[in-house]
Amino acid sequence: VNEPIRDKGYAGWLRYESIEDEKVKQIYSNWCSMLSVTGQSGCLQTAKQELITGLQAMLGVQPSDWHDSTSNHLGRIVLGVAGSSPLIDQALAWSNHGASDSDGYAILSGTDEQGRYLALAGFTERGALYAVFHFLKLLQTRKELEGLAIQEIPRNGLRMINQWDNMDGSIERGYAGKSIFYENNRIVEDVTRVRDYARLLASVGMNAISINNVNVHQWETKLITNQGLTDVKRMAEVFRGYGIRLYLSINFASPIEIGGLTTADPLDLDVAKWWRARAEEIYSQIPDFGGFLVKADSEFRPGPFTYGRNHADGANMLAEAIGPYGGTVIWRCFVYNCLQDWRDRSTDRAKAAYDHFMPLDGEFKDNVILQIKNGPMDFQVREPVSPLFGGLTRTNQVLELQITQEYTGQQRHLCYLVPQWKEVLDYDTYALGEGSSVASTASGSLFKRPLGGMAAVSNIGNDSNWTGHDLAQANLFGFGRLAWNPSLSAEDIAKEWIQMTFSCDSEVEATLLRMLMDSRDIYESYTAPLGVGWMVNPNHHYGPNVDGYEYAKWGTYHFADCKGIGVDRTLSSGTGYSAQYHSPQSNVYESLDSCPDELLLFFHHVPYTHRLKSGKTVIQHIYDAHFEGAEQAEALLNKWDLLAAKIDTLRHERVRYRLVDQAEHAKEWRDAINTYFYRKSGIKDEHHRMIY
Ligand code: GCW
Repeated sequence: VNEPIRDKGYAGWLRYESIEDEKVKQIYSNWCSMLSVTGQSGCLQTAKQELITGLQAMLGVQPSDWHDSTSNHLGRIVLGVAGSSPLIDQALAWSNHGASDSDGYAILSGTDEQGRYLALAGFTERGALYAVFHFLKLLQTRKELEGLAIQEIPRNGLRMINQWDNMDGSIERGYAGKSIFYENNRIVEDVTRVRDYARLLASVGMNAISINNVNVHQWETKLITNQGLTDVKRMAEVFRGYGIRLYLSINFASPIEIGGLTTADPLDLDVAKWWRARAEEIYSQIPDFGGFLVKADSEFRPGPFTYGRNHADGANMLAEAIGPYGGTVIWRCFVYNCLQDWRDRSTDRAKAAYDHFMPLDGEFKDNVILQIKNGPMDFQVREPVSPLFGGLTRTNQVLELQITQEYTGQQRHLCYLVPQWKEVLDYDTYALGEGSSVASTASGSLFKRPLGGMAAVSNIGNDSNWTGHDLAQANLFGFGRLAWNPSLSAEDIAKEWIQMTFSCDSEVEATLLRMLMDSRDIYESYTAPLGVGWMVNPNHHYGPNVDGYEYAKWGTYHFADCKGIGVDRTLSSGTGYSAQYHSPQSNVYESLDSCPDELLLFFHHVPYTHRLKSGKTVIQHIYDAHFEGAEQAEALLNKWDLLAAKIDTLRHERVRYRLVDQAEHAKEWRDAINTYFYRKSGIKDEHHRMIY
């Protein structure tokens, strides 16, 4: 029954391995012998429990209760929220304003007349829970506890996970087993796994989750009926214990499908009334319900377009229904024509989101957030940043990332995505001149928006290690860390994760760090040259198929012929997409001279003989990248093998199995792509390597 527990992958980064070094253990124990917690409710109880569990596991002892009268010289931990004790308030004194309504916290250590103290202080209970997880991390990563003065405030208000789980137990784009939430069209009875997931999420600061797929089918539509809500309520309780608010994806046509109405027109009074009644019921059962996540008028989902209304009409109607209870509507911008005629060269899918939503800027209510995918297409390994970031100035927004590796190797290939996300967050939109990063538009700080943040599609399922590929856990961890603080570096996040998940051994750390840090470039080099994307098998999106989408309706083309390749998205001769950016970015992309190599084929159609900034021709770059990428994929396996003695057999073999698979599959990618372009162009490889 407890099979997953024996798997070291199950605990993720919350392994809390017993500390072997007696000296270190003693030093830590001296700080942690007593515990005082003021307050009983909610997350604070969770925080206390987590602290005790972690200390017991790492130090082998539980702290005893501390009272004022307790004799001194024993280190005490004081855990609490603002106002609960002088020490807690002292720890939080650094913040003057703005912090008290956030999930921030502080960790302060020192010595007073009663002995050593360690204050774990949250502005809120949620903050106190984060302080505990942070403190336990200090032990996991063997940090010094003397003189701590840690102060943390999250940069993003919303730090959200989107599950694409269906009630039949399947997961759209899931690569790690079945859903942990549903079975046979019911919410699961046993919530153990859901609770363990909530722990993982809270430990990296996540505070919101939507628990069903944005494609809301028949059964999921019923989650907001009275009967459905009794089960949803149980889920909400589990997450509440970890400071995570629960959201549901809703079906815009619900008034018809479950409400007995004949329309879902957002301006119809009966429709609005129906949603208000649903909201009242939802909040009577789940007072802290987060709100609705909505995919409307996208990939065959219903939406306001059916009634000649726009997205603001749709979102605002829902926002009015849940607004009085503090709810938020998160409305996705992934809207485009998925029935395009490939012969039509004037329609450009990349332009669609901006074209749909820019005219509505400023028209959404304050409790609506637009959720925007990082790029204008769809989670490719390389895309430019969506121009809606920096475009929208009077609308709340949230950046949507995809942790699940739909287009990045499906958790069979290693692809640490944090470097990609960092590029997005650091990207300068120039919306208010230089220094207008995506991180600042998404968080809401740049345009002083009331709401904002980051959301990502989860990569977990019921596999005993959650993510299939053990190393894919780094992406879930990394997303949480970045949502908390987008300024963290991809390296630092990786190091933390390695130490917590595997070991503090320097060889393990160095080797694994390189593997992770190189992995995205490696994956890109054998799958998607120069920003072109989409050369995958249709539907499941795994493996090479250069023309898989070339004559399809989805608007995803590379336009390769015997002379050249790429999509002309310039204003002067192409679709004009480049003009959706602010200057100077629009000019950078518009001109062949300044467009960065890695996005060249996204913005330009060029001959195979075009010379890149690297000095190579496009065709030679394609050959080189694919040969080298496949070699590097193989080298990942060799590196991993060097760690065999330092990693438990189960996890080592499980990863090894996937790396073998990746190395083989990389060769298939290499040959399919090289052969395709050799046949198209007739140009030979300068290095005379084998092209079939
Ligand atoms: O990337 C595409 C996926 C769909 C997904 C859609 C979306 C949930 O292929 O499976 O549907 O994006 O983001 O809505």
